[in-house]
Amino acid sequence: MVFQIYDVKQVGKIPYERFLIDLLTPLQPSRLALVKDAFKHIDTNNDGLLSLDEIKAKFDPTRHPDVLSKKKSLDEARFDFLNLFTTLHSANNNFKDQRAVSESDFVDYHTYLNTQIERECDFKKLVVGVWNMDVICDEKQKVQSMTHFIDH
Ligand SMILES: [Ca+2]
Repeated sequence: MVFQIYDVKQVGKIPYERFLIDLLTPLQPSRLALVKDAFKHIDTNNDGLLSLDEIKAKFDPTRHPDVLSKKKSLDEARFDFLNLFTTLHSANNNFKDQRAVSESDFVDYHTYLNTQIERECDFKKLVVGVWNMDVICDEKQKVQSMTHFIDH
C-alpha cells in the first residue's frame, strides 16, 4: 500500500509533495544536467551534500520568476522555496534529523518545480537565477557551455 510506505511518522498524514514526486515525469536530460550543475555549484566544500548554510549562501530569491513578475514578495518567495525544500527533504529522509541534502533530494525537488514550468528557457532561468549560478539564460546556449561557465 502506497499509504503505508509514506506514512512514516506523521500518523495519517502523507507528505503531499513526496507523494507527488513519485507520480511525476523525470526531468529531461538537459534539465537534469543543469540541476546537477547547480548541485555542484552549491556544494562549495565538495562533500557531495548540501548543508543548510551552503543552500542559504547560494539561494537568491531576487531572481525567482514569481518575484520578477511581482506575484510574490522577496520574503514570500524565500519562505515558499525553502519551506518546500525542507518539507521534501525531511519526507525523503523519513523525518529523521538529516540536515544535509543529497543530490537525489535536490533532483527530486527540481522535478517537482519542473512540473510548474513548461519552457526550457524558463526552467534554466529559474535554476540559474535562484541558485545564483551567474550565467545568462540564452535560448542558444547549451547546457554544455553552462557547465563550462560554472566550472571556471
Ligand atoms: Ca557540502
